[in-house]
Amino acid sequence: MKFKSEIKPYRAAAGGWGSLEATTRFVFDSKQVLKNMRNLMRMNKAKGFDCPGCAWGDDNKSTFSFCENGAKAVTWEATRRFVDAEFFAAHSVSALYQQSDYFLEYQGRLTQPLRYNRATDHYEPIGWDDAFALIARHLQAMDNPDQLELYTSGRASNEASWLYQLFGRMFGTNNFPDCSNMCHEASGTGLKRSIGVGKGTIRLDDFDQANAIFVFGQNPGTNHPRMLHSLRHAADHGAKIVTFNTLRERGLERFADPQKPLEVVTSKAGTISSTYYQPNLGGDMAAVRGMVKVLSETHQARIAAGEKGLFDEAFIQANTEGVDAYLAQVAATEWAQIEQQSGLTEQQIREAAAIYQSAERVICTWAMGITQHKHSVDTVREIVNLQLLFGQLGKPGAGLCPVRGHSNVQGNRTMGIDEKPTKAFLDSMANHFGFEPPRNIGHNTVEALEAMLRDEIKVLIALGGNLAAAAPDSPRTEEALSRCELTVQISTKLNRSHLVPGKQDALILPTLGRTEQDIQASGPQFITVEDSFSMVHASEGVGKPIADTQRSETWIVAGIANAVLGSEKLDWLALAGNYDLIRDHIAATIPGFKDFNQQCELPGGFWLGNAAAELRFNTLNNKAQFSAAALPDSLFPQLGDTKVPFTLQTLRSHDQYNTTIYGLDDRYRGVYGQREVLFIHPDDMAELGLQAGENVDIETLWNDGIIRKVSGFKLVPYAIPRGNLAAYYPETNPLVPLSSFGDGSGTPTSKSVPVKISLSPVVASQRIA
Ligand SMILES: Nc1nc2c(c(=O)[nH]1)N[C@H]1C(S)=C(S)[C@@H](COP(=O)(O)OP(=O)(O)OC[C@H]3O[C@@H](n4cnc5c(=O)[nH]c(N)nc54)[C@H](O)[C@@H]3O)O[C@H]1N2
Ligand SMILES: Nc1nc2c(c(=O)[nH]1)N[C@H]1C(S)=C(S)[C@@H](COP(=O)(O)OP(=O)(O)OC[C@H]3O[C@@H](n4cnc5c(=O)[nH]c(N)nc54)[C@H](O)[C@@H]3O)O[C@H]1N2
Ligand SMILES: [Mo]
Repeated sequence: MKFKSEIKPYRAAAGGWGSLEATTRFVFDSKQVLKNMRNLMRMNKAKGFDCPGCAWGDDNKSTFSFCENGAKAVTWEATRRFVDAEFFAAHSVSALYQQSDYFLEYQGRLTQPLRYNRATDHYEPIGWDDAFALIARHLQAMDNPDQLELYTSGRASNEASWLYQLFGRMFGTNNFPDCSNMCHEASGTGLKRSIGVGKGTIRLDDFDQANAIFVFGQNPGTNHPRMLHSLRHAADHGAKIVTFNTLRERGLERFADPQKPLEVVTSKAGTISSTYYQPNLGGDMAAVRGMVKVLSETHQARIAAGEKGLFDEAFIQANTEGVDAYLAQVAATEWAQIEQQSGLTEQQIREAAAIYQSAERVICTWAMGITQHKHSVDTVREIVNLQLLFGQLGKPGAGLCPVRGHSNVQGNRTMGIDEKPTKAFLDSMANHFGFEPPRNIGHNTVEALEAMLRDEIKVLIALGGNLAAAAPDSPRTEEALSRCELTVQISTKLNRSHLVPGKQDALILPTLGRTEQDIQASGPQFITVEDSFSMVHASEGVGKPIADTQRSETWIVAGIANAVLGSEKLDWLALAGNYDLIRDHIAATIPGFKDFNQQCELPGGFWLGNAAAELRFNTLNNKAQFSAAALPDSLFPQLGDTKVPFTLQTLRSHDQYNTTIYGLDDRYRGVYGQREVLFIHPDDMAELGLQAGENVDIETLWNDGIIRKVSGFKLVPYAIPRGNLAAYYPETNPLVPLSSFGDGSGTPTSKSVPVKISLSPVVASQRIA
C-alpha cells in the first residue's frame, strides 16, 4: 500500500461518517467481503465470537455490536493473505528484520509450523510432532524449571491459558510474564491492596445510573470505541462526564454514534465530556489529592458549623480503615505541590471537586495514562481513596472501572497466568491434581527480560503477543530474546519477535484466531473469555481456517505439555479433544466457575461476582484500606537533580492494535500516512527555535550511561501542556529504559519517559526556511 503523508486537523465528531467509511474500507480491502460482513454481524452477539479488539462488555441489545476498530481487528485476522514456506524461502530473517512492523503483519496469516535454520538464515517447515519433540528436548535438558519463561498475551482464551499455567506449574515454574505486566498491573496491585480484589467493581449497566463519570488517562475513541456508546448514553441522560487527559482527544469531546444512521446523516454529534482537564503526565494523583483537599475542607467546615458533613461517615466507619492517616496526609499536601505536579490550577481542581460533590453516584474509569508511571499503584489507590470517602462502592451507578486492554487479559489472570499466584490458587491445583506446584514468586515481564540478559533463561515460549516489540528498551529486549537457546512463538501473524530467534533454535507455531472455527476430536469447540466487567461468556469462531495446518492455541499447549510431561498425570490430548473437559477442571479449581459448562449456555454469559462490590473486602482485616502515600517528589528520582526538559508519553494511534499496525493514519489527531511524529506544545517548539514539520531526535535522560535515541520524528504542534510530549508506541520503545518501572507494579513507565529533543542532524541542512 502507498500512503500519502499529511497533517490535517480533524474537525468532525468521533464516530460518525469517518468511522463508517473506515470500517467499510477495511472490510472491502481484506478481499473477502461476504465473509467479513457475516463475521461482523455475529461479533459480540450471544452466538458467535467475542470481539478480539478490546475488553469492553456487551449489552446484547444492538444488532450491530461492533465498532470501527473491532472491525479492523476482525478483518485483519480474517485476511486471505498468508505467508508459507515459499515466502520464508524467498526472504531471509535478516532481510525481514529490516522491514517495518506494518509490512510484517500485512503479509498475512502464518500457516505452517516453522523452524529457524541458522546456517541459511531462513525459516523452514517442520512437522507439528517434530516441533513438540524439539521443545521437549530443550525443556528436559534444563537444570531447573525456572530456566523457562512462559509469556502470555491477553487474547488467549480461558481454556488455553488455564491449560498453559497448569503445564508450567507441573513442569515446576511460576515464570509467567504477561502483557498485563506492561499494562494494568498497577490497577490489579492497587485495587487488591485497597479493596482486596484486583478487578473493577462495576457492571456495564451501572453507566446508565451514574450521575458523574470521571475518565482518567484513556482514549476510548480509539481504544475502547464501544465505551463511547456508554458515555454518550450517560451524557444524554444528564450524567456529567469529566475527563482528565494530557491530550485533547476527539473521542472524548464529541461522538456521533455510527450505529445510529440518523445521527450520522444529520451530523448530530453528542458532546461527551462536560469538562476536560489536561493534567501533566503523571499529574493525576496530585489532581485527585487536590480534589480531596477541597472536599475535606468543605466537610470539616460543615461539621464545625454543626451541619452534616460531606463524607459518608457511616460507610467509612463500617467498611474502611486508615481514614485519619489519609486525611492527615491530604492536609499536609501543599497546594503549590499539587498545582506544580498536576499542571492544573487550584481553581480547576475546585471546579472538578464541585462536580464530584454534586453527584450522588460516581464511576471512575482509567487506563494506561494512570498505570504506566512510577507512582501508578499510589495513583490508583488515590482514586480509590476518593471513592471510599463518599461510599461510592456497593451501590448501583457507582464504583471503580479499570478499562482493560486485550480482550481476555482479565480472564488470563483469573485462570492463573500470574507470576505471583496466591497460596489458595496453588493449593487448589495441588489438591485437584495431586502434585506439588512451585511456591516461589516467578518473573514478571521486566524480570524475565533481565534474567535472559543474565543468561539464566534457556527457553521462552510465547502464547501470542509480540514481546520483542511490545517490551521497553528495544535493543536490550531483542538481545534478551536472542540469548535464549530456544524461542517458541505461538502466533497468528508474522512479527518482530519471530525475527530475533533464540541462539540455537526458534519455532513459529501458527495458530487459529478467535474468529475461526475450531474443530477437535469431539467436534466444533467454543472457548470462553472474561470482559472488564467480570462477565464470562462463550465465543465460537465462524470463519473457515485459511490452512489445515493451523492449530488452536489449546491444542498447541496440550501438544507441548504432552511431549514434555507425558500423559501419566493428565491426558492432555484428551482435554484438547474436548474443551468441555477443560471447563470441568476449571469448575473444580477456580472459584466462581461452578457448573461452568452449563453456565456457558446463558445468553450474554454469567457474572463472576466481585466481593468488593458487595462490600466484602478480602484484606487482612476485612476492611477497605485507605492509602496515605505522599505525592512523589519527582517522576524520576533516579535522575537526582538532572534537569529534565520534557516528559514523553508513548501511546497508540487510531490505526494500530498495540504492535499491530493496520495503517499509517491517526485520523482524530489529524495525522495521515506517517507514524514518526512528535506531538508538542507550540510554545515549546518556538522556545527551542523549531518549527512544525521539522524532524527531531529524541533522547532519553537516564542514569546508566546507555544512549537511547530515536531520530527523524516530525514535530506536530498539538493541544498538550508545556513540557509534555507524545509519540507512538512501538516506534519509541527504544527510549523506555528497562530499569524504569512502576513501584509495586513492575510496569515499564511508558507514559513518563524523561527526554530531550534536538533537530535531527540529517535534515539540519534542509531546514524549513
Ligand atoms: N484499537 C485499539 N484498541 C485497543 C488497543 C489498541 O492498540 N488499538 N490496545 C488495547 C490495550 S492492550 C490497552 S491496554 C488499551 C489502551 O487504551 P488507552 O489507555 O486508551 O491507550 P493509550 O493509547 O496508551 O492512551 C493513553 C491515553 O491516556 C492519556 N494519558 C497519558 N498519560 C497520561 C497521564 O499521565 N494523565 C492523564 N490524565 N492522561 C494521560 C493519553 O493522552 C491517551 O489519551 O486499549 C486496548 N484497545
Ligand atoms: N512504549 C509502550 N510500550 C507498551 C505500551 C505502551 O503504551 N507504550 N503498552 C503495553 C501494553 S498495554 C500491552 S497490553 C503490551 C502488548 O503486548 P503484546 O500483547 O505482546 O503485543 P500485541 O501487539 O498485542 O501482539 C500482537 C501479536 O499477537 C499475535 N496474535 C494476535 N492474535 C492472536 C491470537 O488470537 N492468538 C495468538 N496466539 N497470537 C495472536 C500476532 O502474531 C500479533 O503479531 O504492550 C505494552 N507495551
Ligand atoms: Mo494493554
